[in-house]
Amino acid sequence: SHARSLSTLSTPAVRLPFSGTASMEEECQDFMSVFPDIVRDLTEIGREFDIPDVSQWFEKVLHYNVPGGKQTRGLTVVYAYRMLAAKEELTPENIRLAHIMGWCVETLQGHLLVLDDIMDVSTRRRGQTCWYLYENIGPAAVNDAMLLEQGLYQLLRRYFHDKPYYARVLELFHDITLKTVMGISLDLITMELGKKAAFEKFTMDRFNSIAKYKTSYYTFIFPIALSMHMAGIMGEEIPRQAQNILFEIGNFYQVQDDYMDCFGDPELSGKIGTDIEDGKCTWLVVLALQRASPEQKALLADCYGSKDPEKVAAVKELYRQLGFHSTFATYEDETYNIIRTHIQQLSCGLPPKLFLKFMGMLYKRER
Ligand code: DMA
Ligand code: MG
Ligand code: MG
Ligand code: MG
Repeated sequence: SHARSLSTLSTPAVRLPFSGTASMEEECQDFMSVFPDIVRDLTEIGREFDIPDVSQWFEKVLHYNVPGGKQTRGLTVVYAYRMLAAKEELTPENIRLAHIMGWCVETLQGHLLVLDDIMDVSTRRRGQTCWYLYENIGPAAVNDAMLLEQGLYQLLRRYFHDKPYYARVLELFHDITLKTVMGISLDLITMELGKKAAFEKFTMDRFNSIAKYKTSYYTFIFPIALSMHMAGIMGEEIPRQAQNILFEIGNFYQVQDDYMDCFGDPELSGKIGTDIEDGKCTWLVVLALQRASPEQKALLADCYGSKDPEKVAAVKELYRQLGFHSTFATYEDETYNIIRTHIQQLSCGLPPKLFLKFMGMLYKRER
């Protein structure tokens, strides 16, 4: 009786007591108001083990690394659940479960970011010092990332073990994490080539694969799939047509991320870029390699993947000479419109409104 099919999910399912009325701000506040409970739950788990020093430490790790972001992924679980669940299922208890699921996703994000900043040798994240550089934490940050990851599985067990979708949600967490980690491997393997100026593999195809695996799955596919499981929608596979749109959105998101890494305002983005220093296969460097003259290619070979600030500045100057400010602005407008068109053509039963919400959140974002 719980299972519903997507075909029954035409527009009326979207008009619900909670949806449409809650503003983005209210939704954010409601979501934030659950966070202290998450911290309490997780630190209680530590207390059971009778090692209060660890509980205290875990609390600090959680506060520093989980709530400070845009919370796009966690909030999406909640929005999507409101849109997809049957009206009678939208009880305060179930909405609370959607919030908790959202925090599980945000905790996975915290886990990934702690590790990402170590591997990318970054210094700033969400307007603060990266965790591994904070108070000389250093390599111990790896264990803190493990605390976050393992903690989220305790939360899942605590709140969802008796739900019919528990096993499938667990599998999904594992599948999505694996895909993300494989994407990070691809990002890192390709980076090694960039450091040696071996640019043969710096193609748009490679950029697209990196974006799909390291970003799209966990940022866009994951929250929608989770909310479908929770809403008991039959099949629970995101229809191919909708998946393709989510990959398009993920690619758009990573292009923006790469552009901001180089040209964003750290005051707004909360981070300081490292892609040029690291030698990453970014959207910018792929385009530059496509458009550069032999002399400009030689400059990239000399300067890309170097920590020397003058070389980094030379790469940025080359990007400017190649007109990348306007290339990006055009890309952002055109792609925004193309994706919106694709969303309006959706015929798989998932509400276009859900996908349009993403685009509204992402267009011209500065963080
Ligand atoms: C983002 O890669 C992907 C993951 C899995 C964190 P990134 O290094 O470009 O992210 P950021 O720009 O936020 O460091
Ligand atoms: Mg990275
Ligand atoms: Mg990074
Ligand atoms: Mg980046």
